[in-house]
Amino acid sequence: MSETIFSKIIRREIPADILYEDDQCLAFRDIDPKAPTHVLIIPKEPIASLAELQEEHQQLAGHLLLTAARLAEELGLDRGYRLITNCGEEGGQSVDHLHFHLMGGRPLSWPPG
Ligand code: D5M
Repeated sequence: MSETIFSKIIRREIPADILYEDDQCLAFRDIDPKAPTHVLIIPKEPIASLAELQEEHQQLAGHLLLTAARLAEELGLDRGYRLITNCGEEGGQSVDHLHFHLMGGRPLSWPPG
């Protein structure tokens, strides 16, 4: 897949407000937050979207979810939060590097637009 801005964030070529990093993933604040807390959790491996996940990514997929849940706890989202991945054009994906949006800090309406 082609490079995205998220690869540059992983390599520290552009700045980001990074909250968490390990050998498999990175979490940083969204540059255009849609909630008081809006964090993106991404794999370091440049997987384009959820649709590109393969069997070999099972451990990584679980790790991303657990990381999101731990971050939500650390960030004090004890009243609830939402974890979203936009997939493809009609799903509203604008950056072709798999990412989960962790959002909270206000009541979130349903369904999304
Ligand atoms: O979400 C892509 C998200 O990525 C969108 O909410 C803005 C965010 N974004 C884009 N560039 C940056 C940088 N440089 N830092 C932090 N956040 C960024 P999608 O689901 O693909 O629409």
